[in-house]
Amino acid sequence: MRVITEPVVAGFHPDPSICRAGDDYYLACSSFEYFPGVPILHSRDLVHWTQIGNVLDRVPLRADTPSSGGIYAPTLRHHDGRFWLIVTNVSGGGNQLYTTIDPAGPWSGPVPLPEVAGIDPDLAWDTDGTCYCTVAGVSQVRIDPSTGSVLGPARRIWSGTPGAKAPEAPHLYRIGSWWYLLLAEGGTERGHAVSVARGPSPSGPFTPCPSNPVLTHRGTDHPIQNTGHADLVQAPDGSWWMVLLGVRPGGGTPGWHVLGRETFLAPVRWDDGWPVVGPLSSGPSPVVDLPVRDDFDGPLHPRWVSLRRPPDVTADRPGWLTLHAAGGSLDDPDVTLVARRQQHLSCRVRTLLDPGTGRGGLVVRLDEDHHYEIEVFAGTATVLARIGPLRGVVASWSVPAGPVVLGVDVTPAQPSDDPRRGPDVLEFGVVAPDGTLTSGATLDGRYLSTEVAGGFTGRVIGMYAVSGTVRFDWFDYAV
Ligand code: 6LW
Repeated sequence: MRVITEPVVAGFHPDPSICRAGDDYYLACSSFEYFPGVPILHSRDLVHWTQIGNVLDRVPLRADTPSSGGIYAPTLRHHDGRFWLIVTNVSGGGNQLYTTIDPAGPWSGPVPLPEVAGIDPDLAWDTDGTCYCTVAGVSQVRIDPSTGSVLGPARRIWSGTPGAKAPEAPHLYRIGSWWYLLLAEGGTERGHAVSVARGPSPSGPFTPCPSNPVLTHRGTDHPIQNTGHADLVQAPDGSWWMVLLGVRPGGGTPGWHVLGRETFLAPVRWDDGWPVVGPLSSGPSPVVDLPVRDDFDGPLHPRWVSLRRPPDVTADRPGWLTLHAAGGSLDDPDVTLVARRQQHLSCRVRTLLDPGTGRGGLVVRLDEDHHYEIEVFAGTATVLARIGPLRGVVASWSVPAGPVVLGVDVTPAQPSDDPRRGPDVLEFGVVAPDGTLTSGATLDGRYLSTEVAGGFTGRVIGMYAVSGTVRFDWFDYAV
């Protein structure tokens, strides 16, 4: 088995939950302040994944949802001919349940679960049809999933390894004659780990695995760190697999990860009734992500996200994406933004923008307080940087009026003896007809990393409007 350093779902796709229906696998992830929420991906081999939709694509998030608030940690299951997804909105709404026959959507719901307190809800059914909802902590309650009501008191069932912080992401499975409780612990940073316990019933009593944690990369020099928050699935051939989150820190010390928490895959074998995990695997073939170009000739692909609510877009110029400004800058939570996840450590993005009389551009965003952008307005191109409380114009120069191609090249930093070197550099500029990027500014990528910004998300790259109406003809993301 090839030991890998590549995720199976690259870029900000944390807290993966997986299920199988026949030969088809489906995967769901957290989405925080982005709309639509909870991306759904499909695969036939666990290695190549395609996004087919989003579960939360109708109801906007509350306008006051903070970055890294909002939608946390779904559990996706296939049961009784239906797909079930339970998820938490930590910024209003709490736990809620969605169902569908077709994971591409539409999803029905939400069914609120006001009496189920706690994040990272799991769903599991006993053979008699009883539905158990287990949340971080770890506590469990029986529920009626059709109404969201609880059918008894919540009970503490197992809190993971004594002394380990943040027992979370519980998933409960019946495998053979045992019930297994999989748990993340140690926090979602460098100490992250996966532990397991088993018991004779869905509510225990649970006995910890003697070789816990069954997966962790803490204290190792493995290029993938923070491994945890896992879910299990069995392939049609009987083999078992784990999906989990991990990060790829770059640069010197302490290391900065810029793509958020990504989804990785690991094989699982069973030894004496306990899971033995890893090493991380890409399966039978290497993961290849093709460059993606969007021409905006039809409906937006589900990969595109905005902030908290559907973006203010119209289709009044065929073949163009027309954005209408809302907030006055990318520091504002309601700014008009249409973005996709940065999925590669090295990438090149180009977009053709017609500013008209408006102001807009191309941004690399971690959150409202951490973003770099190039924008055009009235014949001037400007590169701006917002890092924490500081906001500044980095460069500004004249450009011809009318449509202009803006670009950003993201390049991992070269190894050097400097222990403080950042993870990557971002070069922003205007692109000439022959394709050359005339650089306006080159910026250190560390300030758009989770280690600097905090929180649970990763970088997105996208188009925005901050005054008037701004149109984009195409957006090209290449590696
Ligand atoms: C999630 C928790 C976690 O609810 O991070 O990595 C939180 N694990 O389980 C947000 O993604």
